[in-house]
Amino acid sequence: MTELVLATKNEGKVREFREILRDLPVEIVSLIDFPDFPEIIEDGRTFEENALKKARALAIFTKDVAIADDSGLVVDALSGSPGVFSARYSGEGATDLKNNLKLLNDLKDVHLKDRGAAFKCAIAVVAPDGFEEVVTGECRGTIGFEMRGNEGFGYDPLFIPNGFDKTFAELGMEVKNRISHRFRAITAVNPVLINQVFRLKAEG
Ligand code: ITT
Repeated sequence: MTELVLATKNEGKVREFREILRDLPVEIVSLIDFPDFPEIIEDGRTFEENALKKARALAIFTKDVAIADDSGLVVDALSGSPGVFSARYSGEGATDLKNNLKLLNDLKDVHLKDRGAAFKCAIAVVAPDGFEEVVTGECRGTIGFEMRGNEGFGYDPLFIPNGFDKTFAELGMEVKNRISHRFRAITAVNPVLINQVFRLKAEG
């Protein structure tokens, strides 16, 4: 089966890509299978810039089509923070738990009506022949007052998508993958991806 390399070490992202693209005849592999791939500094100002940087580096490294996902949480009451800094929100040694606790603390005086937020996702597809495409997806919701649920990853235990009264971590992958920022971005990239992967494979 055709292999498609995703420029991530985040297993939560990999699981969601595999599930959302399960009907494509491709096997999604991640950077966990490329231990020699160098660390990429994510210093872009936007999710799109970071996604492109990761995908370009991986396409050069593997000499094959690469996809990258850069994503994060944009909180209205924090003027868009943590945004592109979502992974490192709680500083050195950040973990999902520490990031969630910092977010709860930063919003401790913020009322329900002002706790609006959006998950954003940029996906870049880069081929060694110079082809590049970036698409984005967004999912709006509210930040809860406590962490709830055990599924998903990252900020899922705090994020209640609009139209629901449960967090992504409570709703689980099946619901999340129908409405998430990542699903919306992947849906937008899908035809491009199919085209690129199969054109390059055909060219050998
Ligand atoms: P890679 O760069 O290796 O892909 P990463 O986890 O560092 O992995 P990002 O730089 O894109 O990924 O940072 C994304 C941050 O936003 C990170 O803290 C995630 O936990 C969080 N995040 C992204 N998508 C999410 C989702 O669907 N649910 C919950 N949190 C998410």
